[in-house]
Amino acid sequence: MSASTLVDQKAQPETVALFVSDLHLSAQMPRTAAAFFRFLNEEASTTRQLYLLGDIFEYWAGDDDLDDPFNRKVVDALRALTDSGVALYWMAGNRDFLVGDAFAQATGMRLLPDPYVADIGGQRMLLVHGDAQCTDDKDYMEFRSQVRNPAWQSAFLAKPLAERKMIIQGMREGSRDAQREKSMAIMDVNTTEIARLFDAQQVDIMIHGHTHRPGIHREAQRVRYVLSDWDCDGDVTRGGWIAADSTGQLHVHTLR
Ligand SMILES: [Mn+2]
Repeated sequence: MSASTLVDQKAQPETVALFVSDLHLSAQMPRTAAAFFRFLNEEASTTRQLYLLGDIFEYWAGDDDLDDPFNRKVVDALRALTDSGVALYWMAGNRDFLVGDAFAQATGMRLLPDPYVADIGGQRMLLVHGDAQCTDDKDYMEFRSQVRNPAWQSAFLAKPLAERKMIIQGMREGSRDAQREKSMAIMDVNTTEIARLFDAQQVDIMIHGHTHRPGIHREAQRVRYVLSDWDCDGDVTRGGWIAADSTGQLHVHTLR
């Protein structure tokens, strides 16, 4: 065996965790859903941990919608993954924060708080969805504190499923109109808020999604990775994931 072969083997540490967010899965985006199922089969199945970091679904009306055929397909695919021994973690996004214990039980996943610090490959990694850091968008922050309130959630979940879906549909149309009017800057995370979060959690690595602005932002020793949203149903394919190896290094993968 040559020396270069030894070097090559050493250069390939095992992938131990994958991170993904903002798939916005719905029955209306069949190619995006197919790409996610392929990702679960081909990528996630070969790793130890998969972190779903929010807005995996375009919306979630409540765990009593688990019997919807599309939702059932997603749940079954996640269940197959956890049954195969991959640990699955879920962080709520701004669209699927009503996912609850019944969903967690059906899939075998663990619900994480936002923010959450994971220890992977000897590195502390701060995970957030990203919407709570978009503090320049005052209207959204107000809306967020309302819908994340447990009292609001139990009142909402007490309504019939069909009524909840109609309300959500109305909110989605309203939010599309609002987004058109808002400047691009207030739709991104606030950098002071990001710095405050790095300080508070005493970490140098952060991973989030939500903004649909994939990238890597370095400042001094700190690195912030922004996950891509997924869209395989439009003209241009968008999507990808981040992989962590056993040494705590992160690698960005773009969907082809
Ligand atoms: Mn989001």
